[in-house]
Amino acid sequence: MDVTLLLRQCQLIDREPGIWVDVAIDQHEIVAIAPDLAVSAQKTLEVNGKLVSAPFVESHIHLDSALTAGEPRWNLSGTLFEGIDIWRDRKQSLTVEDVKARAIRALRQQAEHGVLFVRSHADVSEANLTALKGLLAVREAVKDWMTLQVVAFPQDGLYGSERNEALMVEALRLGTDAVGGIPHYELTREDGVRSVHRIFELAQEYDRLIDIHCDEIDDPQSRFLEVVAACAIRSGLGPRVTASHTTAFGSYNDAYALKLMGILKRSQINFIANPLINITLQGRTDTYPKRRGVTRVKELWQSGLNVSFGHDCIQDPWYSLGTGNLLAVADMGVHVCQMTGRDEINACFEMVTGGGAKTLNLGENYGIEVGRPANLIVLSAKDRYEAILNRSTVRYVISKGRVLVETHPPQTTWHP
Ligand code: 17E
Ligand code: FE2
Repeated sequence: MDVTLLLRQCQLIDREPGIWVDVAIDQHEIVAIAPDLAVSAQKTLEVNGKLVSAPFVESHIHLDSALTAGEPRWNLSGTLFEGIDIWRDRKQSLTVEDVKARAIRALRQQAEHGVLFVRSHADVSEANLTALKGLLAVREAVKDWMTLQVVAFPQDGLYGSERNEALMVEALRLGTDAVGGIPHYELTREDGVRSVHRIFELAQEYDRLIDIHCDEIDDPQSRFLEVVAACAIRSGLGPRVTASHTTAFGSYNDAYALKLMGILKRSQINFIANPLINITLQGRTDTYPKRRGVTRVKELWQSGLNVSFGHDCIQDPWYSLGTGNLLAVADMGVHVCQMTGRDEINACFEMVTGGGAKTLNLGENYGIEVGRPANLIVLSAKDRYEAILNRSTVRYVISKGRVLVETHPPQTTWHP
């Protein structure tokens, strides 16, 4: 057999430790996985037992605002609300070129860290839909090496101003992958509930996925998650629906949380926690004790629900740091969610790989199996635990069958 690319001696992530296999890729596809394949390849990579995984999946990021930290000013309170105000000022001067240039810079940074699937929100509460048009153009521009999903996200509320609902509909016509929302930011609780119902209607009318910023607040009275779950149960859309952030779930009383968990299990929706961002945004109105303000990741995971971790921000009005490295996100998730058991650490790795793929509904477009697209990464680690421990370098990023990025780990030399 003749193939275009061969990876020798791979420690596949789901295989027993120490059992190494070769992975043969022809053009865009994985064509064989077995020990010591007898094939000739145009290019061969000696993997030598390093960890080979399906790529990282960035399930939640705002690429329209990425790389704008400090423009036009820094977020001094550190709150979500000041971030939204700063972004409202910054977005008045958006151009499609500005959005495209920053988003592509951010996507390149992400790809360097082994991310090949990204779901980005695009603010559609700006009068000209510039953020959205920019990100739709980016989706097209990067499609040969990066899969980008775009969510129509009404940052200022679906009913925050009279024109926003029409802008959302226009955004769907322009071709977003998902419908978004922000019920906890609507003017009233009733508006929030109404917005969730409208999002489900639109998703069904336009046949789109749903990803709602839901209860991103420390207020234990913010209970839109139950509305999302109820709509998912009644519409049967379950796995096509995602509740992002849900930080108020960290503040609900345990009696209500118990009831809610039963409803969530029936709904089979996906959850995204953004530990890097919500550990800094939430708890800002507390003195001490100060809440962590992250959703109940461990309990959701223990209930068998799908949870992924997102980065949320790269240097924007909400968070001035961030490099796009999902191992940093997984590491923060381990700490903030107290996922410190060995299985729990492994689960945090899943939350930035397979869990994210499930959230994005990638299906058979994701995973290291014969017949699937040849997207995979080689990590300078032997297992998930070591990858998180060392935030290991992604040695090779293979996108659609070609080596897209190659990085050498830093080398340390002692001079005693
Ligand atoms: N917008 C929002 O509503 N929440 C966030 N965490 C970010 C933007 C980053
Ligand atoms: Fe977000």
